[in-house]
Amino acid sequence: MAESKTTDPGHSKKKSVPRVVILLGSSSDLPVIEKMLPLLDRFGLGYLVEVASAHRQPEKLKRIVKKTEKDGAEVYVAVAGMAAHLPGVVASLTGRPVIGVPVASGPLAGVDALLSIVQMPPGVPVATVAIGSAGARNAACLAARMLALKDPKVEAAVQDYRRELARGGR
Ligand code: RP5
Repeated sequence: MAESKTTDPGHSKKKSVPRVVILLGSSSDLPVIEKMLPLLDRFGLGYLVEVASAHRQPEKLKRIVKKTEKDGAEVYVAVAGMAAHLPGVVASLTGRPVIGVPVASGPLAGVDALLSIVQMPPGVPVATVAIGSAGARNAACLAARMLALKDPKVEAAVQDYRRELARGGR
């Protein structure tokens, strides 16, 4: 499956290029990103969602990363559970920033995925966020903060969100 959305094309260099690529280890991980996608919309960041398991579909994964990198994608978010090698493999395939979201999909409740994702060898970083939906939401916020460095519209949206949190939003 793939979902591509560029909610505010004015924020993208090219209209059809998703700035954030979200890769899932399985379609069973989809509920984890449910609350992440509206946040990306709020920040004006177009995204692409693809299921591509590092273990089951390595060739598909490589194709997607290489194609989207060439097209100009700026940040990758990789969401996976169990022996979660997906974020690390994505970081091995691209020099762009990679954010890893651990999923609680096995009997170890996501601690397995958390440790798999966070313990990257030196030189191949993955920015690891919290397990599950909270982590996925923070992946959207972190991607926005990264892209805000060079995009005043994204910066304004990030600050607007922070003001909402300060007023008691969540
Ligand atoms: C991981 O294994 C996936 O990211 C998922 O969290 C977990 C279970 O996958 P399914 O068996 O539900 O496809 O690779």
